[in-house]
Amino acid sequence: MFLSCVFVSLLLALVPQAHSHMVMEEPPSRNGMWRLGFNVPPHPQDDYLVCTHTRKAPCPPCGDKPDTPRPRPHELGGTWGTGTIVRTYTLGQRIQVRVNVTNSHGGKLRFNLCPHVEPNTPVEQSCFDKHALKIVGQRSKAVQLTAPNGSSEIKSVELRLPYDVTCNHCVLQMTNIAQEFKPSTVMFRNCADIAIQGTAKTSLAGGPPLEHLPSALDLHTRSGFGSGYEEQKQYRFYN
Ligand SMILES: [Cu+2]
Repeated sequence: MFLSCVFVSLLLALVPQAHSHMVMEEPPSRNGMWRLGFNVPPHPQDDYLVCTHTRKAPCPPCGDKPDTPRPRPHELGGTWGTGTIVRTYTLGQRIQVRVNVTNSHGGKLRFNLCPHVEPNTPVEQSCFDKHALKIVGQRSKAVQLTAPNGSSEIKSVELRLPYDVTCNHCVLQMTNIAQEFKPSTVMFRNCADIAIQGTAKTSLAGGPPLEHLPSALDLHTRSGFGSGYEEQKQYRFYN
């Protein structure tokens, strides 16, 4: 099935509705941000960042193929790895994330965060692995895709940012391991460049967790607290 997918996508590479899989739209991923008017090159297959993971050739963190020489297209320094910060959040905030699954192969979505310290160096998976993000209202850190294989769905989830991470430049990573191709590990990955601000109120220096702060704070961080519905309309670019 996977091979046929690759074959079909080669055949359809020049057709607008190419065989496709998923793109993180909110926050805008490196591959998808061009559709929102960010100054990056158009991406011909922005919902087909697929990789087959093996122990010998692990998948790179941002959706490139293992054998792609650096700078890889979706890593910092690569074609779409411009480092442009697409969203600025607040420490511990609940953030709305939306993934447009254009052709599901099942499995779960996971989200990881890496605080970036060296601006022009790609981040490593080991950094992402240290910060698996919690999904609000769920015990698990993974959310299941529910659309039948081969069909589409918009997956909206609310993530909780860590209470101990601020950064001028963090990378948010989405990973989906396709259920349909197991035991092979076929994964879809996207990265987005974000910033996370701390404030005096949200500092961890003896302060309470964000949830216990006065509601005035909610007003300042509103984008992450609402139903996400308004944002969905505002930023949705696949129909
Ligand atoms: Cu496929």
